[in-house]
Amino acid sequence: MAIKKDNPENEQLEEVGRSRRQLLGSSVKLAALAGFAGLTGAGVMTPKAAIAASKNSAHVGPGDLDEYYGFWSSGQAGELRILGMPSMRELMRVPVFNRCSASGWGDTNESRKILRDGLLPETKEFLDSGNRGGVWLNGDLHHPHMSFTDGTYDGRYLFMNDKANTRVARVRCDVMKCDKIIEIPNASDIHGLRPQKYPRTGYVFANGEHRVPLPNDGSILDEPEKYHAIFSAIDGDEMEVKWQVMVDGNLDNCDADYQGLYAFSTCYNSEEAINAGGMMSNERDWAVVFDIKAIEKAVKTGDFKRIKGVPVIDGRKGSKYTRYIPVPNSPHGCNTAPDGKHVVFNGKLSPTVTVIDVRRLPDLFKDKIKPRDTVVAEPELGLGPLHTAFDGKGNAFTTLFLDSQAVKWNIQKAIDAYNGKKVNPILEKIDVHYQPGHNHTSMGETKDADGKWLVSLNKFSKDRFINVGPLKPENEQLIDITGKKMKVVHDGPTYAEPHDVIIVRNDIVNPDSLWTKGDPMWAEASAQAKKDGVELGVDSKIVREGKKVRIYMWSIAPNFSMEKFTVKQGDEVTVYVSNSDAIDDLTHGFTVANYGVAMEVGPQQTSSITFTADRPGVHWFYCQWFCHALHMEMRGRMMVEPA
Ligand code: CUK
Ligand code: CUA
Repeated sequence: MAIKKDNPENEQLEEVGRSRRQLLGSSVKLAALAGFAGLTGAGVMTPKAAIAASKNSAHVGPGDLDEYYGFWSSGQAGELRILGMPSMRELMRVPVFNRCSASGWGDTNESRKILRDGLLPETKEFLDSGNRGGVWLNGDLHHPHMSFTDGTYDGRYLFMNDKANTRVARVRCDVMKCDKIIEIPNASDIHGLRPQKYPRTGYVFANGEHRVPLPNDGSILDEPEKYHAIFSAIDGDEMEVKWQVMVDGNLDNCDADYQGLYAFSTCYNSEEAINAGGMMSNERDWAVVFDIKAIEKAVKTGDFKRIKGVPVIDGRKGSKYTRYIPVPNSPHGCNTAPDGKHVVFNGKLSPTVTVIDVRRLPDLFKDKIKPRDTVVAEPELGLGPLHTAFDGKGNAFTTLFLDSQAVKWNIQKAIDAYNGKKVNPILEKIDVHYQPGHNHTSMGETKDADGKWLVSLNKFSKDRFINVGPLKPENEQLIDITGKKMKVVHDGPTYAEPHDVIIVRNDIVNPDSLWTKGDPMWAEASAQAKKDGVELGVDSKIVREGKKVRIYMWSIAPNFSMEKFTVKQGDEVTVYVSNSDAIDDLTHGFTVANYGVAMEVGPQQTSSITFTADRPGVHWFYCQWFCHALHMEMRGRMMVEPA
């Protein structure tokens, strides 16, 4: 990073920073050598301490490791992406709601089971009757968030929504693969999603954005007054919907408090209209507050209607389970501050953000105060405030979509101004390029917000990159927020269309390098192998059962354990490949030419895929991951005898 010499503060920091960065580099390497991040010798800083001490530089040299993981949404591309931060290097794509040609996600038996099992019966029926091959082909992933323990990330899971097909997915952080996807009943189009922060996740809260009839079976059509929006609490361990709340209006974004008592959602359609004009017509919409303890009690005492197996609580206006706080026109983002006290609702069509104090909520639920009495600040920040991030030092950063700016403001000053003091809460505005949606700070949605980096997720890149045609990339800009002035230090193009990101310290995330034999991901394959008398990764075997043929093989670079196998035209063939290499970074693949069959098989992993051998002839299967000097030779023949 080029340090501006005209800033004496920066100059000083740079000198200190250099030596500290070297120290960080050596501590990471030592930790890697010890094979255990916590095993650090005398005088060597833990990664957490090293990060805290290091100077902010976006330059991460070749071979150097990033200080943070960025978990990126991909919007309508449907996958989760992992970037190293602050380098902004894209490290991995994790298929979730999409299909993936590389890994076979959407085609392997293991992924199809995950994509299919959590769907509602009527959706399965729909997918089986149509031309979509039994699982959804698309998704719209907006909000990836990590599980929490005691107000900060715990490195267990990542949760994310699918707005397109009303689903919530979970990614296991030990292997960085999706292991559960559930469809949310009664709701439509899951948008806002946040995990419970305290005491732990716990619940994953999910907003059904669009109002629909309940049940949505065609008995009610063009009668919008009979539509509903549904808020869901999912058990993140079981991946089951525990309860739902029916609300007035609709549900856009949500967040949870740091006390484990309340959750919040913004509503941009208090009008319950069905077109843009109608949805904009009220001067004020609202944020709805959910009283989690009261709702849990209602579930226990039976104050609900069970719909599609889920207790649905009536949380419409007048209910004791919710409160509606009026907020200027069409609020969007919903962000709890790391101070544990303040929640910011972002005005979108209003130039303001509305700040409430969670300590006033008990009185609100006791009706001792009015909903607007929970508001402690409402600063006017600029045009199109969408989302707010925090530095953990009392400051907030809000994206201004229409102004194409990031605005830094101070929460206490905003409160003082609201109380009539003559102070300007706005500290600084900088241009971003262009039209930012979400932004996020390092650790910014946890109590450990560290105030180092801000990422602005800009919807338009226009002239920032060489032209690639009518469809342009997004532009994620990295902003250094450690100094007095914010500083854009990097432009990072991304493909359609990240909405949100979280930035997690790297000592919190500790994925494995090898799969564990017998991982639950391929439990069905393990069970079938056992029945067939096969030890996965050790035995090779062809098992025929009528028209069903099961091929078990293993791979060790540069060989598959079978050079050939023969099946009959019309057979239903399942191939199980177990990668017996136990070496870091030695992934194999299995592709059958002209059969549309391809899958990833990581070290110690078993993957399987089922297809009908309806094309007679010789079909080479090959490993598509370049794994060895003899990778090209890693192949064999599937021979299909004509019927
Ligand atoms: S939403 Cu896209 S910019 Cu789906 Cu969180 Cu605000
Ligand atoms: Cu194994 Cu290429």
